[in-house]
Amino acid sequence: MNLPGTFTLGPGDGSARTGRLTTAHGEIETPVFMPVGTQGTVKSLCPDDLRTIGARIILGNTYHLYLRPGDELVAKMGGLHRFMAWDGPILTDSGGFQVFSLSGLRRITEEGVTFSSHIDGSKHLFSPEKVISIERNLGSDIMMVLDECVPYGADRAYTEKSLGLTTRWATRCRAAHAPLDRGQLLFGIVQGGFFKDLRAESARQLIDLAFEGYALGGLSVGESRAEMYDILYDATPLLPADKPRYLMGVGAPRDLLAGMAAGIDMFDCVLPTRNARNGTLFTFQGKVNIKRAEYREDDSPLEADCPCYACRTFSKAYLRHLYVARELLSYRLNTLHNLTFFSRFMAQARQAIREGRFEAFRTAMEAAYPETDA
Ligand code: PRF
Ligand code: ZN
Repeated sequence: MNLPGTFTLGPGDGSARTGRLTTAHGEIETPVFMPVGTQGTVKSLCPDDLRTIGARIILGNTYHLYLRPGDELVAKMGGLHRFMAWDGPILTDSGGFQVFSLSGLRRITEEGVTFSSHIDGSKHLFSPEKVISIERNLGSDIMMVLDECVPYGADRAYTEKSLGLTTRWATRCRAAHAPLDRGQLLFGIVQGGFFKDLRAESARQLIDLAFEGYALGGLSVGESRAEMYDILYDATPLLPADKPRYLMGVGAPRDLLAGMAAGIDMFDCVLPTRNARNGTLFTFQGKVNIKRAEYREDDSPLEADCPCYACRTFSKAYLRHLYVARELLSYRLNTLHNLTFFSRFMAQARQAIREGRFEAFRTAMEAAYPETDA
């Protein structure tokens, strides 16, 4: 097998690419969608389920696992893979986003970010060195650097200053974790808000640090689709073509298509899992709101050709009943289905890219996921 960090490009179509990334826990075909397992579990599923539905890599959160149960406890239990019994690749986000979106009072200094826990209000400091130490304790295959996700609407002066800090933090993360140390890859995160020249500056500074992959952060933070795509199409080509490119926190099927068209290789989002628990189900015909009265007596499966357990076994009428009755099984079946859809959707996209018909695939899928209901 190739060494961790090896990224081999396969056939492409325009700017869209296919590839294969090697990690210490196996290879990933790209473009890939990573289900979110914030607290050491993809909510309601077992690792066996993840395998069955075609998930090849999952995401864990430094912020959550550090606060509870604690990264040192996870290390004592043999690392996150052993602790949660998932032996496939795991990417860990650095907390650079979660601290800003979840924790209470926070203060950013050169040293790092001080924050209070959303669980018990206790005070903590995430420095670049601390975050690397946590991600190493977890045994992450792909570690993300500590960054500041600039809030939407931040002005140029704020964004420029933040960008400098994000680069200095990335430099310290790189120093704390030498390249390919222990087979754990380290990815840089491009910030720069909605200023194209600042995005370019951020990308240049990070490329100098020679990360094993590069992410676009600070998108999907409240901006319009047009604004996000503007930065996405402008900034993605600035990332090294021979390294994996990751669009953080995205997204909806329509945005995955835009990302792939721009040349992105990796995505993560809570959308399929969170929406499953809200009764919003994804199909190749578009979104289905399972609580609607029209499904009350509908004996047909949610999606006839879907291989997931929910579609093979149950009717829409039953899925609706479970949802309306707030039964625990509703969460599980809906999550199984939505992640199966995302997995099939990405497999079809990869096939379309390999066969040079990605634009036709994109157009067809955009019809099922119109701008107004992406
Ligand atoms: N930084 C980090 N994680 C993230 C983001 C970011 O900017 C985003 C942006 N929406 C999602 N997750 N570290
Ligand atoms: Zn299904």
